[in-house]
Amino acid sequence: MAEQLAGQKFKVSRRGFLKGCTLAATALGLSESMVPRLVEAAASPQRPPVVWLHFQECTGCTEALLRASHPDIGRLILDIISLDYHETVMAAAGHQAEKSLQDTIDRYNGKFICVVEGAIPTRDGGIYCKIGGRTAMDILAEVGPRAAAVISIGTCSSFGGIQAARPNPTGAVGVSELLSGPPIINIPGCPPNPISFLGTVLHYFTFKRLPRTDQMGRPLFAYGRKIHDHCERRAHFDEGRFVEQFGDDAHRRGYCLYKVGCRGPGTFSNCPAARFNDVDVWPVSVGHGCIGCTEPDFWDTMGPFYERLPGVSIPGSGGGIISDAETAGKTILGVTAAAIGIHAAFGIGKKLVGRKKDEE
Ligand code: FSX
Ligand code: SF4
Ligand code: F3S
Repeated sequence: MAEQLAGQKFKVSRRGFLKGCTLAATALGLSESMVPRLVEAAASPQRPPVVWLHFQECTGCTEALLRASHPDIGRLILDIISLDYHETVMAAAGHQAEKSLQDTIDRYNGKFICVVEGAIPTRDGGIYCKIGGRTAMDILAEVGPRAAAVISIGTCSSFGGIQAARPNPTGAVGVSELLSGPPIINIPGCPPNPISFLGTVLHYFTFKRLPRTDQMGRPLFAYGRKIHDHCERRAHFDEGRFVEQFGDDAHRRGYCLYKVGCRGPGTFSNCPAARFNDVDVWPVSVGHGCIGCTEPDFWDTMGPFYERLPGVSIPGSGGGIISDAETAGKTILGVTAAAIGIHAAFGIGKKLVGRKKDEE
C-alpha cells in the first residue's frame, strides 16, 4: 500500500523508507544527525529522472537491486528516482521504448542521471551489442554526454567485466574508457551491493555531487578498505589457522579461507560490513573465499580462483606479516576493533530505525 512522506507517495513502507535512509547514512559513514537531510532529499517530490542503459551483461546488477530485501532497498530506489527508461522493468517495448528514451533525454537534457549496466563492445564498429538497431557505442555516445552524472553499476560497465576477460573477443570496455565530460562513478561488483548504489544516489541527491572516489573511480565510502582488513576470519589468518580443503574440519570451524583461494587481501569492498540482504551474509561468511569481483580485470588477474593469491605473506610461512607476539596481539586487536566498529555502526543503523519506529 502506498504511504506518504513529505507529500511524496511511496510504495515502500514509511518504516522501510526510514530504515533504508539510515542504512545508507551508515554506509556513507555519516553521523546520525545527517539522517534527516538524507530523508529530506530522498522524499523530495522532484524525483530526479534516471535513464538506465543495458549493454553487455547478465542483468545480475538489476536483479540484485530488485530482489534486495534489506529493507526493500530495491523498492526504495525505485521510489526516490524517476526511472524513465529501464529495459528490464519498463512496460513499453520496441519503438515505444526507444521513443521514451529519446523523450527523456530531450526533456531533461543535462539534468538526468545515466546509469549504465554492462560493458560496451568496441570491435568491428561495436556490432556485438545492438539495441533497436543501434550499437551500444552509439547509444552511449548520444546519451552519456547529455547526462548530469553517470553511474556505472557493476564490474562490467565499470571495467569491462567478464566480457573483457582474455581474449576479449568483442573488444569490451567500461564506460570511462569511452566517455568524457560528465562526472562518472563506478560501483563495481558482480553484482555490487545495492546499499553502495543507494548510498551513492542519496549522496548525490543530498549534496548535489558524487561521493569522493579512489583512483579507479570507486566511492571511498564503499571501496576504501580491503576486505582482508575487516574480515571476521582475520584473527584466524593472523594466528595461522587455515582451511586446507573445502569441507575439512578447519572449514567447519570457520577458519581463514586464504589457502583455498580467498582474494580478500587484494580486494577493496565493504562486503564484510555491509553484507547482503536481510540474511546478513557475504561470500566469506558462508564459507567461500572472495573472488575479487570489485577489482578491474578480476577474471584475468585474480584467477585461478581456488589457488592461493600470490604475494601475500602468511604467518608461519617464513615471510610473516606478524613479526612477534606483541605485534600479532596489536594487529589482531586493531583488526577486531575495526571490525566491531563497522558492525556496530550498522547495528546502530538498525537500532536507530527501531527508535524512529517508536517515535512514529
Ligand atoms: Fe556484469 Fe551486471 Fe556481473 Fe552481471 O548487469 S557485473 S555480469 S552480475 O549483471 O553487469
Ligand atoms: Fe578473510 Fe579471506 Fe582475509 Fe582470510 S584471506 S581473513 S577469509 S579476507
Ligand atoms: Fe565480490 Fe569478494 Fe565481495 S567476491 S561480493 S568483493 S566478498
